[in-house]
Amino acid sequence: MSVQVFIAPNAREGLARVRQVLGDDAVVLSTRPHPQGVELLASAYGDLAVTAAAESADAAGGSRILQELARLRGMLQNQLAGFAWGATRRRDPVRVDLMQTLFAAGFGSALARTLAARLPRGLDADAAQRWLRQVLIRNLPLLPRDTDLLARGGRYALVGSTGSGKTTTLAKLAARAVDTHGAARVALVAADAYRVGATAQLRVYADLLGVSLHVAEDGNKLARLLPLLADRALVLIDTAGHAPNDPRLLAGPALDALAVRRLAVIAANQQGAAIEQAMQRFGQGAAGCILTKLDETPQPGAALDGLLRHRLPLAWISGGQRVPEDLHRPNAAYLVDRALKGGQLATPYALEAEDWPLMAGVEADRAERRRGHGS
Ligand SMILES: Nc1nc2c(ncn2[C@@H]2O[C@H](COP(=O)(O)OP(=O)(O)O)[C@@H](O)[C@H]2O)c(=O)[nH]1
Ligand SMILES: [Mg+2]
Repeated sequence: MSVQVFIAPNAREGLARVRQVLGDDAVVLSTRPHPQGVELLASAYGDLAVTAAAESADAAGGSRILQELARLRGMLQNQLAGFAWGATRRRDPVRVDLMQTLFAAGFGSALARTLAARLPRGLDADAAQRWLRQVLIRNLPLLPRDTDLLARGGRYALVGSTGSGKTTTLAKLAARAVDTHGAARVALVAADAYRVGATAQLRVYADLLGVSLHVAEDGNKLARLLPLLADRALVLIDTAGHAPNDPRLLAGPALDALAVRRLAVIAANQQGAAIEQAMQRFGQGAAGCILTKLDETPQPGAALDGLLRHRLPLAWISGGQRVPEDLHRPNAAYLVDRALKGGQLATPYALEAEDWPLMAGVEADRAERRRGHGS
């Protein structure tokens, strides 16, 4: 079935044109305002009938027709959602603006909807943006300064996806720990025995800092090693950088059993879905999170969204490769401002005004599917 678009100064002329081109029994699927008057989506009725007749002959025909009908229904739903979006926009432009700000900055729809629902009534656009900034700053979970992990010491394993910056960050933390505790009271452990050169990378840092380096390829070896390091104020463990769903990973429970606390090292410059996966995999039960590669992250909104939803306290941020300089305690206002500014970047991924009704259509579709599952 082919659907054609008609643009006309008004609906009457549009219909006339549809009939002229597609015949008297043409089906108008939708109409909506257009800068030049009105836009109609229409299909020839015969088209549908012919398609149906031809396809009922073969066995797959039935499902093809159902697919066409589902597509038709989806199209109508999108159109309706587009109208609904337009109506909401007229009724409550400030709330819609707020959601657009969040989407543009890379925050996800779950958080955007929650925040939009909580926006106090009666604020103008500027006040709403200020409210948003304040709410994000207040809710961004930061590890409190008085729980400075390095000063208090202990055993920490850096966990995270491949290349997220675990080894580099560990070296930065170790350098700070040497300042606090002295080199003799700090030990590094390489538990990343899978990648060629992984231990060598850590050895360079250990030699530079004058701290001891130990190797423990698996949980058993780590269990035997840790008692030998009981006199160290701080033990930092570098783990293997496997993909998030690799079963060989030195898992959270194994580390918990050894009283090793976990720090999830997550690169902020990934897609939202990858950040979400890493936070689920490495963030659960972690003492805190370290966001890396912020220097290569034009839109840190997705990373902040993950921290907010998972209530994962941010311990450190990293904005470069230099050891030990590029590691800082997080500042919520700075991060939120950077995220919101990221939304103003003109990229091919930014939604244009005319994309919003489409997105509203996708949302409506999703809601419809959820309703379908529920019944
Ligand atoms: N631009 C940038 N690069 C980083 C940062 N942290 C780590 N890297 C680089 O990312 C790469 C992978 O880091 P590495 O520590 O080996 O990751 P690992 O596999 O998790 O141990 C290296 O080239 C690091 O220099 C950061 O904050 N910014
Ligand atoms: Mg590494």
